[in-house]
Amino acid sequence: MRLTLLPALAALVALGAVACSSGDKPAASQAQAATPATSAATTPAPATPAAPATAASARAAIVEVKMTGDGTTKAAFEPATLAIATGTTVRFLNVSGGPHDIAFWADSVPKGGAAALKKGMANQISDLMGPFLQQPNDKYDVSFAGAPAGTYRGYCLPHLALAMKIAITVK
Ligand SMILES: [Cu+2]
Repeated sequence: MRLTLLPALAALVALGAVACSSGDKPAASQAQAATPATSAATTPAPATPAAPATAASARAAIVEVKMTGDGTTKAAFEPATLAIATGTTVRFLNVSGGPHDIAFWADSVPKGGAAALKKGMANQISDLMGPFLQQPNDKYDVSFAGAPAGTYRGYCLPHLALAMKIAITVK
């Protein structure tokens, strides 16, 4: 009986605390005296995670591509082909067999694509070539913000001989 009343009491206390936040002492002391004060304090908490979630969904989507290899005979992007919406960020993750990098053939991307990638790739070591990811779990983001539709062909420089290539189609 008492337990079922507590949430309602907590809500009332919370309402009272909000309404009387400008220094109504009885409401404050009542909130402190009642044990539900802690649950009243945590009740608004679910609203707080909801805000970042909304912000996250408003942000560009992130798609992960794994960079794998055995260091000698095999190296690959996984997946090696993917389709994304413009504005998507592709996160390249060094899983094994590094160092890896992601570079795009400037003549393989749609018109306007190279300009978009130059903005979307930080710390390029040369045009449209990202830095080397030396350690496992190193990652590198390529933003396709403003990237025109079409297929973007890329490769990993250290493993080009092992045909470590990728084709990303922006829809
Ligand atoms: Cu590689």
